[in-house]
Amino acid sequence: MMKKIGLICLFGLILFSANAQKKYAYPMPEYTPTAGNLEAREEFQDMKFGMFIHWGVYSILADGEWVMLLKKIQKDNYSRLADFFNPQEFNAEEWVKIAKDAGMKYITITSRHHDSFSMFDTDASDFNIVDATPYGKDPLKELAEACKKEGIKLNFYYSLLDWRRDDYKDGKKGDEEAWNKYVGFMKAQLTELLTNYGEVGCIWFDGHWDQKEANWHYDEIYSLIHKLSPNTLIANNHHIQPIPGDDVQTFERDLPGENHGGFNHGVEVSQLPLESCATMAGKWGYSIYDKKFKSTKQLIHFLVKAAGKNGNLLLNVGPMPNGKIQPEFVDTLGEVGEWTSKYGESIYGTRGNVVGSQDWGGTITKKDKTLYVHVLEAPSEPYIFISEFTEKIASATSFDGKTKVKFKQMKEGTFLYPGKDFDASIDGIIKLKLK
Ligand code: FHN
Repeated sequence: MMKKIGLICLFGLILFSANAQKKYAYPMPEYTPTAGNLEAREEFQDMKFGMFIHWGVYSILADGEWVMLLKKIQKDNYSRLADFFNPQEFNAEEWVKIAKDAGMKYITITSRHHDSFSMFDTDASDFNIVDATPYGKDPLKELAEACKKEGIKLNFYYSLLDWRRDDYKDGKKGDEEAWNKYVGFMKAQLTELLTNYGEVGCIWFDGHWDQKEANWHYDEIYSLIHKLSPNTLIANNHHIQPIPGDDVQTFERDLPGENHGGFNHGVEVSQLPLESCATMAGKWGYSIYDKKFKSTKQLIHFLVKAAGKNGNLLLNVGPMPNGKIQPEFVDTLGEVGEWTSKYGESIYGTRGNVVGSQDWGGTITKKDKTLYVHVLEAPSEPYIFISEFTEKIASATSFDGKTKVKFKQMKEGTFLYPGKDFDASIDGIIKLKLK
């Protein structure tokens, strides 16, 4: 009996500590977003589709952004990479054009990843693209200018975790002085990012999960950001419940509320703007070995499903060491762009969560009195049944409005009869106008 009680207690303890890790344990000041911040959140939700860019010295080794850790490369040896980093073919305007043509409305680029290399001009570390490489220029400056010119919002990814700095390592082991120094370093870099690049849409943190129990001093860091730039959103890819001060909730490699990638276990969807991030192949950083390319259709489905769940899609490219985005990605993004240019009306500016998950494998997006029913698989019956959807429909048509679609409404839901020529090979969209 005692053994049984002991086991139950142990199980309870494990469960308790697992749940505790889903919440940030340190006090945070009460946060009331400014009117401008709330507006920025709406704008963020309207944009729906962004380009994620993982680019750093690791691209030279062409084996993903975790190569330093996975290949156990010593700090000094890794530092040498900076000597070879000379992305002469980098052209910010070209990247912005690729993003824009794909229908992306914002760009989130790694300013510093876990390897500690800063991709911008910083006084807080010598290990940066301007001081440590033959390239000697600041690509984020160029990107900021190109984005501004083209009306694309620019966001900065910022790693909390650092594989190279001693203050991080020592701080992780409990050295408080070192930890405070590291926090100070982050604050100095964030100040640079928020003052030298014009308007920044979002600071996108990553790496919290490396020390789930640590005091990351978010009270100071978030206050600094919100003070320097109140309309800049904070997204923190911490894989826990949102912390007061977060403006966006992220879902890595998953749709909001799902956990196929294993990062979002036990995390509930909040009322904040939502964003899913995904790769175009397997890895985030450039990899010459990675051939798991997702198809255009898969990526469009991800975008549509994210919108249906009221979220954005942040789709990643990992540029090559010469500064070019690999042709496979450019081609696929071009195809995605053909789709968004035709059907973007059903995505941008819409909101989701109109219905729960449906048997017919699709989703619905909504803008004012217009609903877009996205049918993502050819229906197995001559109808689709939207369960529990009873809002009164005034008309149902094809996406272009040219063909009427029959419908029948009852208290259990709504039947739509798309007709025999209905094409759901990528996304068959039926437009509903509500009364
Ligand atoms: O370790 C990183 C990874 O390299 C990449 O940046 C992704 C993007 O969401 N985030 C981390 C894993 O959670």
